[in-house]
Amino acid sequence: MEKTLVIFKPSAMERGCVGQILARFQQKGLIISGIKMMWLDEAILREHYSHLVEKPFFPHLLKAMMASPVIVVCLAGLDVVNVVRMMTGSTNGREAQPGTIRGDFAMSNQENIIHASSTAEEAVVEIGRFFKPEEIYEWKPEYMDFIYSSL
Ligand code: IDP
Repeated sequence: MEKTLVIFKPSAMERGCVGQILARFQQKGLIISGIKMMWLDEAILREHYSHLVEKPFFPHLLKAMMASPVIVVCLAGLDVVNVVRMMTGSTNGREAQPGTIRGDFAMSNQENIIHASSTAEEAVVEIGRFFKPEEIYEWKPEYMDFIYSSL
């Protein structure tokens, strides 16, 4: 099954809403394939946000992403990359639709609670960036066949 990467950013850690958001993903029918806590450093962030290093806000983004440890999660499911992006909402919390994670928890462009991979190709690279192969578990709960029945 397809996999994606979610990072609970320092804004989620500070606000204590990790559990609520993880519950949304589980309630939707996505599987946790990997989960761990880590403190990001500048090297990994420069790689992860390489498309943004020239932006004027990049130093602020670096500082914000290193303000506390984060929780990285690998989620699995059918079309999971797209499903999680839809659940995440637009980058700017003020423009994100109500009902999305950013729409419900964020009021900022920078402090927007979670990162979610944009494409399936990007997800493969990002999972490899944050997890060792042995930290990803290939499994599915018994109820999955029911949740995904008839696709
Ligand atoms: P995404 O997280 O929705 O995929 P990206 O454009 O890849 O959006 O930006 C990565 C992260 O950089 C955002 O989630 C946000 O934290 C931060 N960011 C993006 N644009 C801005 C901005 O204009 N000001 C401050 N932070 C920004």
